Amino acid sequence: MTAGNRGGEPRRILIDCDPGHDDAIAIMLAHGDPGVQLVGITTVGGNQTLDKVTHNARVVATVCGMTGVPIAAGSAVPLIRPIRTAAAIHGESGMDGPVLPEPTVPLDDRHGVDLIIDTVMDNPPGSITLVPTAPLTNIALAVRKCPAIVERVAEVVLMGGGYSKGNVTPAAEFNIAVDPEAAQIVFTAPWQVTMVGIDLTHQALATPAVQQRISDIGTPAAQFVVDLLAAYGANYRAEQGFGDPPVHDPCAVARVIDPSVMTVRPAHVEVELAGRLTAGMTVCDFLGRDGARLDTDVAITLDAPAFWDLVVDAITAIGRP
Ligand SMILES: [Ca+2]
Repeated sequence: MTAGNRGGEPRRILIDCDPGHDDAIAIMLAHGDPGVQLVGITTVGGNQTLDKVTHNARVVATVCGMTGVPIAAGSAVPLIRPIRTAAAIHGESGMDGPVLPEPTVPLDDRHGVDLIIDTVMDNPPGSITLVPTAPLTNIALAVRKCPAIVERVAEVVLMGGGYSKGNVTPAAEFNIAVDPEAAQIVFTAPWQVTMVGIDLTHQALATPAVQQRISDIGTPAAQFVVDLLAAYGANYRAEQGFGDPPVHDPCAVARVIDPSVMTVRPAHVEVELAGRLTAGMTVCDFLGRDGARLDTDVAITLDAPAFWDLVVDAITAIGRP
């Protein structure tokens, strides 16, 4: 199955996330864009602890006026390693900046891993795309608990990794570094994976012009994003020396909405689990050495103007009758 369905039936996606400023914008893009239908949100310990990111997911759903989309809390900690969070970027709450309203959207009583499995197994084969934007603990556990999901999902379009660099270490990107063992399960399962890594997402910079466009929308949802980007941008400037912050997670959603928003190259991807300096590195073999199958599409170049058009249009649509 190929990605994207602009103008056809919306693609049904489940977002597995750790909101997280950029996760919030990913959820808003999925909610506001007619090219995808958000059918579930699951949360995992990552940017902040599980209780905080789950609360934040419900906050974002409330800001969106979302109804009928189940939200379930998943794994609190990685498979093997102790959890590490990203409070320096995302703050104590995990979503510092805007005033966070008290969520009115309820929490599903299933475990997040079971919501993933139920969503895939209760829908027709090939109809659900998984969009993980967080450590891959829940997805890996779902594969282990119900291996039948692997051939039943349309594809996995994940934000994580990188082929040329890391961010939390010189070699490893945060989502993969937090739970490399889970990531290795996801990359080596026999399903179609697209890796939207930081080589790509560092091209999705929320410039002052972008932030002005969002501000000009003038709705409460837009103001929420403006406030998110102000805090996130300040932290990225202080912590990593970025002039404008890279907005990682919505890039994966955008890939499902419109595949032409980015170029990809096929590669064989595995995760370094033992390296002293490189644990969590996504090692991308574009040449298929020793017969390795080029079974992962690795994101290379973003059409940034087209990407921001999608984001601005989606935020504009939120709150409209
Ligand atoms: Ca995230």
